[in-house]
Amino acid sequence: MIARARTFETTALALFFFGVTTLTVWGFAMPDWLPPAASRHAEGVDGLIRYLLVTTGAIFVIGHAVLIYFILKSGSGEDSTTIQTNPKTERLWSIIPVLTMALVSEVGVLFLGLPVWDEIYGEVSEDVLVVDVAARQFEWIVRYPGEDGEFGRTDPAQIDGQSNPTGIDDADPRGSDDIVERNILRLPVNRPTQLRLRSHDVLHSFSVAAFRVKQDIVPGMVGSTTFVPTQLGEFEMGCAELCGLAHYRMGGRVIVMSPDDYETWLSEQGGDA
Ligand SMILES: [Cu+2]
Repeated sequence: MIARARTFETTALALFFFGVTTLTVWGFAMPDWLPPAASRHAEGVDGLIRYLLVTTGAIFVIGHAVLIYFILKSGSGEDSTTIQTNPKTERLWSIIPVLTMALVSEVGVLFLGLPVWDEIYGEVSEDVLVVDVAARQFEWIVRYPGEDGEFGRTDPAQIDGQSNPTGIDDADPRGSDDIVERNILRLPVNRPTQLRLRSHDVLHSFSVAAFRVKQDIVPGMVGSTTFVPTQLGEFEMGCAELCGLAHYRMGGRVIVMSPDDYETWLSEQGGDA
């Protein structure tokens, strides 16, 4: 009786497991479960996500199938106290999964991930556009070097929420033409872009899902992230680090424009690329 009850439970569990797995695979097979890939390294990041889903998913399914097989087998009435263990077999079947997982996680991820990592944190090209992005509770202050192509010095004592949110030092002439915007980041398409990331208060994280960019910002440090926007349009930018009560509304837009439109906008602000 006990054996039959156990077989029923195991079969129900197995059906439930395969049902959930089928739904999961179906969900991931949907063509648009990820946001549009709008930067040059986005395809590489997606490739890594797919690789990890397929490899760990296969290991998950095989592992559970083996588990279910052994539960059903041991439920055939055999007295579990008489089952003999074999240390040699146990050792072998401990080492094989460890090596397989090491191969998947270390070798595979490094092989696929290093070129992507290099695109984000490697050498930047000569024509890179540098934009200064400061995070503060609960907004993004975006600053472009003006006509002189240089950022002015900043001074925390001169930060004023309304007139000077990023604290441009008025003693530094290089800062007089800097262009400051809130919660809007305008970028020319296909131009390598490096963001200089700073925080005025607590930990934040700059995130644009369409660019596959997510970079923590640590107060007291200047961080950076590099990417090449490849699609025209508007994309959502947000803060991916719980940074206070109004964290949920710390968002903005990235507007990717044609180089001509970008130049026009810049000259309207009195700047020059
Ligand atoms: Cu934040």
